Order: sequence, then C-alpha cells, then structure tokens
Amino acid sequence: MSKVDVKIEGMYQEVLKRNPGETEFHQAVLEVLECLGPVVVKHPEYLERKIIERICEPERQIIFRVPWQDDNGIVHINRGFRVEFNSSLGPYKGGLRFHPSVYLGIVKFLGFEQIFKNSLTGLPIGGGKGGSDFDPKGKSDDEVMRFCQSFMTELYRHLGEHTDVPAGDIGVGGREIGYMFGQYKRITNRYEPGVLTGKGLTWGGSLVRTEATGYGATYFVSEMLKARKDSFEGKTCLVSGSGNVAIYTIEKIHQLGGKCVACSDSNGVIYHEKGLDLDLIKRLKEVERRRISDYVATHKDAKYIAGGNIWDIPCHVAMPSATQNEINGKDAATLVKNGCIAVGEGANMPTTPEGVKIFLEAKISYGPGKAANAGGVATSALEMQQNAGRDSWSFEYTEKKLEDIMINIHRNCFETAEEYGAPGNYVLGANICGFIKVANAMVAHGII
Ligand code: NDP
Ligand code: 2IT
Repeated sequence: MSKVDVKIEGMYQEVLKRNPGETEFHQAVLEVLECLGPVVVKHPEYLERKIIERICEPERQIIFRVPWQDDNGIVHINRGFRVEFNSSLGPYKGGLRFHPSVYLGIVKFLGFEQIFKNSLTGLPIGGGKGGSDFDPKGKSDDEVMRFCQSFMTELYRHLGEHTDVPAGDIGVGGREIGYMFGQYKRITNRYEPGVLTGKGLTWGGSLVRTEATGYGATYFVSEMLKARKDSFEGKTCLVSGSGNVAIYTIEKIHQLGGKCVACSDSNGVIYHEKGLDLDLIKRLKEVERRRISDYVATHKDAKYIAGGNIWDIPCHVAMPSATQNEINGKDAATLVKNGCIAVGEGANMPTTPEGVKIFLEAKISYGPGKAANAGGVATSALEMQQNAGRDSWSFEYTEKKLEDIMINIHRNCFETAEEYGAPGNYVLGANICGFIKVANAMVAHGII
C-alpha cells in the first residue's frame, strides 16, 4: 500500500470505530474512500485540511420521538431522524424514508451518498437525509396523516428554504409531503413552499418531479449505451421495485424503445414476457395502493413468482429501483452470465461491494446510484428554483432541463474516469467528480 492509501485506510478505520454497528454507512464510506487515493496525491491540501475526516462526520444529527395514535386510540412511538450531513454547496437536501428498517446507519449512508450525488447535479444543494422506522403499510390515511403531523411537529424547527429541505424517498410520496407541508405551514404561520419538494402541482410542486428519478436514471443508461454505440432500442429490461422510481423508469424505457419484462416488490416478482402493462401497474400502485401480485388477475399470460428473484431473468439492461443491497455477488454474476450489458441504479446503493466488483471486472456499463439516480434531487432543486421565483415551468421545459443535467452528469463521470486512468469506470468517475467540488468549497470556507 502507498503512503496515501495507508492514511486513507486509517481514516476508514476511524469511521468504523466512531460509528459502531452502522454497516450500511461503513459500506457507503468505503466505496468513496477507495477512490480518493489519486485525488489527494494531486491535492495535498485536502489531507492538510482534513477534508475526508470532516466529510465523514455529519454537521448535525437529530434524533427524536414521534408519538401518534392509531384509529383505535392506541398510542405508538416511533423514532425520527434527520442527518444534516454537509452544507458546503447549499442547504441540506435529501429525502425522508419511512420504513421499519430505518435506523441511524441507514439514514447516514443515504445522507453521505447524497452529498456527492447533489454535487454531481451541478446545482446549489448540500446533503442530508431523514426518516423514521414508521411502517406506512396497512395504515389508514388518517393514521399516516397523524404520524406525519407528529413527525413535523419536531422536525419543523430544523427546516427552512435556506437551511434544510426534505423530500420523499421509500414510503414517502405526494400524500405524506402534503400532510407534512400542511403541518409546517400551520406551526410556523408561513406559506413557505421552498421548505419541502415533491409538493402537489397546485400548491408549489414542479411538473416532472414525480417522474424525475426514473426518467433521469433511464436517460443516464441511455447515455452509457450511446457511449458504447448502442441504444435502448429492442433491449429487454428488468426494473426491480414497483414504487415511484420503478414506475417512471419503466415508462421511460418504453418511450426509448426498450421492453421491460419484469418488476417486483418485497413479496415477489411479476414476469410478463410481452412487456409490462404500465397503466395497470400505475392504477394498482398509485391509485388503489395494492400489491403487484394483483397484476395477474388482469393478465393471464403474466407470471407472479412469490419470493422470486428478479435478477434470475435474462436481460440486456437491469435497473435496480427498490432498495440497498438488493443485488449481491451471485445476482451480479447471473446478470453478467445472462448477457446483461448495462446496469443503472435507480435505488441508492442497491449493489453489494461483491456485486460492484463483478460488474466492473466484466466491463459492462455500470452506473452507480449517486450518478444514475441524481435526476430526482436535481428536479427537486428545479422545484426550489421555481418556488424562489414564484414561477412554474412547463413539462417540456422542465424535462429538457432534467435530460441536460443527466447528460452532463454522465459526461463528467465518464471524463473524470478517463482523466484518472480508469476509462469506463463510472464508480471512480462519480466519486471523484462529486468529491472534488465539495472538497474545494470546504477548503474555501475554512475550518468549520
Ligand atoms: P417507494 O416507496 O415508492 O417504492 C419502493 C419500492 O421498493 C416498493 O416496490 C417496495 O416494495 C420496494 N422495496 C422497498 N424496500 C424493500 C426491501 N427491503 N426489499 C424489497 N423491496 C423493497 O420508494 P421509491 O421508488 O421512491 O424509492 C426506491 C429507491 O429509489 C430507494 O432506494 C430510494 O432511496 C431511491 N431513490 C428515490 C428517489 C425519489 O425521488 N423517490 C430519488 C433517488 C433515489 P414493498 O411495497 O413490498 O415494500
Ligand atoms: O435519494 C434521493 O436522491 C431522494 N430520495 C430524493 C431527494 C430529494 O431531495 O429530492
């Protein structure tokens, strides 16, 4: 190991020691730190100023009690989190996740990723993330409302359009943002649209925000395919999950000439060889809040595989859009063996380190989440711009901006990988490119 590598390894060991038990956070930190050796050789000031050590320590972490009553009057207590990780480039920005698996280690991994993702967008947003171990599944609308109100009753004091601006993530969509916005407005007596993104279209939301993560991830893959002189035309695709990101990934794949044959949820997989019926999936998931297993009641030629593994299905393009670590080493090997040439991550950190290694060694086009799924937060920043200007842009105008942002992110990652001697390695490109901008701002701001 070189001297620099030894130093960086020491920093990683310190992160392990200071943050015991937070395995997802450790994984996210290691993936970035592994790429930084050649960067600090070029920029010794980053070492002198302890930029890496500072980036790994959140600026502020908030943990709070969220009590609420269910429809039968029973009291429940959940835990709320907001990790304000880094504000070098702008106010803390990042989603809220409501899922029973949420604990500090998940929120920190997501917040850490968000720093570099937001930097890659080229827009003025810092990194943060939050959420709760509340499980929205099976809860009534009123229960979700009461939970959101209680959650915001603590969180509001930490937010503001120039301070911290949350949005959605797993388990948090338009409905939840609405209830949280209402409670924020009520407590503060301020109509401050810029405090949350992903709002409804009639009260400060932006067109294209709903579609943005999925559309953006598909644009990113389209750019990766172009770079290998290929396109989506005629490609068989897999998209895991069946939530917000998955739905609009499938939509854009179909618009670009690909055919998505499978999607999933935490219970099983839908396989429809002639191509998924997206209108049906939208109705089941967005309108009726049902499960994808109901898909086969309408399409007798489709298969529901309870407990199935979507990555066993042969494809050209895979777009994991459910959750972290959903592709392990074995799944990655299966995908490569079955002829997969591109993987674009709609989800955050969906591939385990073993899986990433297999994709990189196989030299398929692999777009890591912090680059490929940046279209969601980028469009959130566009929503903030519209709110600040009391403006609202057309769908076409906003979508074109999103597409340009994704093309730019792809180009920056691609060129950075070449500059650092690893052509085609988007992991290295994204981590270095995202890091340098934050590091330079931190150097400029002094030791704070
Ligand atoms: P949704 O809540 O809308 O959908 C989540 C989907 O993933 C559901 O189909 C859900 O299935 C599945 N899923 C969630 N957790 C698990 C799990 N532990 N095991 C298996 N399946 C699971 O969330 P989003 O679509 O918004 O988010 C999906 C991914 O995209 C997340 O990784 C998120 O961080 C990332 N992302 C989201 C952005 C956004 O703008 N929304 C932006 C960038 C990234 P089930 O219903 O069974 O739980
Ligand atoms: O992971 C993500 O980038 C998001 N969940 C979206 C964050 C945002 O602020 O729009």
